[in-house]
Amino acid sequence: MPGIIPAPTSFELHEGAAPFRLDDGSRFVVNGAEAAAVAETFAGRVRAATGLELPVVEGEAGASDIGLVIADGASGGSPEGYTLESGGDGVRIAADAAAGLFWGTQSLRQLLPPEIERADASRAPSGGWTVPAASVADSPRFAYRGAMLDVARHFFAVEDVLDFVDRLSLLKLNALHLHLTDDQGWRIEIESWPELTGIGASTSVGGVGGGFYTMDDYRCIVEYAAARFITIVPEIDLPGHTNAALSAYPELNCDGVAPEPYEGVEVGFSSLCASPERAEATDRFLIDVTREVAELTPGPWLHLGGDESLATPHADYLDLVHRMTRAAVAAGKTVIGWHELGASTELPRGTVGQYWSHVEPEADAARFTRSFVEQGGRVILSPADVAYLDMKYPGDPEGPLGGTLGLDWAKGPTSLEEAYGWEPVGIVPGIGESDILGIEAPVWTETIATVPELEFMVFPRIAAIAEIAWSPSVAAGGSRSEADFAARLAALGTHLDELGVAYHRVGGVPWA
Ligand code: TNX
Repeated sequence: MPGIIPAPTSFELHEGAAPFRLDDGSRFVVNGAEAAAVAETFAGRVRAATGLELPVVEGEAGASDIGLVIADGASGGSPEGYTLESGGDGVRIAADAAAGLFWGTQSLRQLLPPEIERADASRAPSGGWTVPAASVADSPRFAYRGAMLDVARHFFAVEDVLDFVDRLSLLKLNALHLHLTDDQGWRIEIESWPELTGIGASTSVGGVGGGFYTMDDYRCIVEYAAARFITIVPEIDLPGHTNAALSAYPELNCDGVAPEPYEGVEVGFSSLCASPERAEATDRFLIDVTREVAELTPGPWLHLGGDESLATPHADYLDLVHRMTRAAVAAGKTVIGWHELGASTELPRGTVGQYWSHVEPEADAARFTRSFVEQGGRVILSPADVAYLDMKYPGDPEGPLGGTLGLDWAKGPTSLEEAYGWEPVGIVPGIGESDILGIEAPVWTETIATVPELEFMVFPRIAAIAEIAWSPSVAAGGSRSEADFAARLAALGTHLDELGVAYHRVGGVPWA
């Protein structure tokens, strides 16, 4: 059964009508350089899988061609929207802007046989490279649709991040938040503070080795993501979660003594120092780090953490938040912070808050989150009991490499149904649709050390989060049917199989 995740605004299958067939005469027919760039990115995959030449050309598209057109009004003015028509007369994707055109190609990717995911043209599908006759009109609900990867607790190599980016693009997620620093590791090269990685990247949880991204590695990730319309959101977690930085530079510590590198999984024990004696070093650190990371990052955002600073006295916390957010703004970025940052009433205007309490808000979380909106910003929702991909699955299944994976502090294990069955509006009282910039699914890696383990925890629950972030709300006429989602998920599973993704075959899904 053909289907698309996230569910498009409208999807009509023309049963009985002739399908589209890709053959050795097929071409990508585009209008202009932007459409050509989108075509080349998608053509890379299709050529590798099919062995077909598939030139990208300008002109009139024919019955065996895929037409990719950018035109004003083609997707109703939505820059990420698109329309797609497929059938015996060809495939035509049209959009107002390049981003929408690209998301159209990712819908086409899901409508093609799963062998389209293969990197070598070793096996053509038995029925040929066909696409069912269909009409799609689509645009996203939320502008920010993200995943977060914690590369600090365990490090993931550049190639693994690129693969992750590709899987995100299949689901039309458009932001990858990289949690680059924490107590256990500093994972991004900072030229002016070389020991941040020299010492600060030397280990990880459990002491299984360290690692970091050189400036060129990071540029490579940014560029690969940009070609897939995914914005990299770097996080430098401050002022807590900083043991790795503190271990590298004694002058950042109030007592002037660098702590040992940390390989455990506790939180809330480290902090930058707010004391005037350390002001010179601390401000130089904040200014240099935010400047260098900002220079490497074309996207608008710099995430400054702000969570769980339990070792920072409250007045010091507010002081440090003031100093670090000013440094980020001076570096030209819009700040994102975990909801605790909303304790400050002096945030730079437009600062974005990331909510990580539960579907039922706990303690001060709702008040802190509203504080961002009161200060001219918007909100990213990551309710931990439904959107945290490091929460255990029910039944605590054995991971792909043996042993069990995940944490359970967020109200216990999280099923696929729970990841799918929540509505963003109404979680935080007073936060409505237009206050919500978007949705993000974080994966923290205290218990996750390898790619198969990462994939097992992330898939399939991330598909549920992607649908919540993209597809129309029930209030806006969308439908949320678990059975329909499960059927489309089974189809997506055939693509994940070809990609070699070690997803968890949860019950209740008719996996092939
Ligand atoms: C809380 S969520 C954290 C992280 C942990 C995570 C584990 C948040 C802002 N902070 O430091 O890794 O729980 O699930």
